[in-house]
Amino acid sequence: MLSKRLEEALNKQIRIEAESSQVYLSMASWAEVKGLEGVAGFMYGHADEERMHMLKLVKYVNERGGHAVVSDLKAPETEFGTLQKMLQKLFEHEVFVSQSINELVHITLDEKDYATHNFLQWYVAEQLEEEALARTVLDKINLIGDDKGGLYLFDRDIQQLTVES
Ligand code: OFO
Repeated sequence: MLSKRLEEALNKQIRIEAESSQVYLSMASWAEVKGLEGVAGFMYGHADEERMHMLKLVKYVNERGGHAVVSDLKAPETEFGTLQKMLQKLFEHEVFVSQSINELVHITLDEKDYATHNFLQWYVAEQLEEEALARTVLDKINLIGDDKGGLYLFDRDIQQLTVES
């Protein structure tokens, strides 16, 4: 049985994962409109992954005798300026999610809930990968800068970069 404190913290994470999915969906749509099909595909895929992260938490909370709450979500931004700025935001968002997972892990130790601690290790590993991937694409785009040819190749190749999950 989950403690109330942990149930609330997990529900907060459910919201964060759902909002992440919306943020990435919005980035995908923005990129698609800009003609960046590869980036759009990459971000649509990422949005799906975040939804899967959310669902995994929903099922876990209910399985452990809690109630996973589906709440309203903050609307994401719809304009991102440049691809560089968008990828900077993606990276910062992943860092934020990692911090949130870390806090959650900390609470499991405080509450001596080792099953949830164990369950969350998947998220810890996933965030390591996602942060690394976001850093890689950000480094690449910063290197490319305004070079149109470089951007063309970046957009063509980005879809091959995914996180295993
Ligand atoms: Fe990349 O946020 Fe989920 O875990």
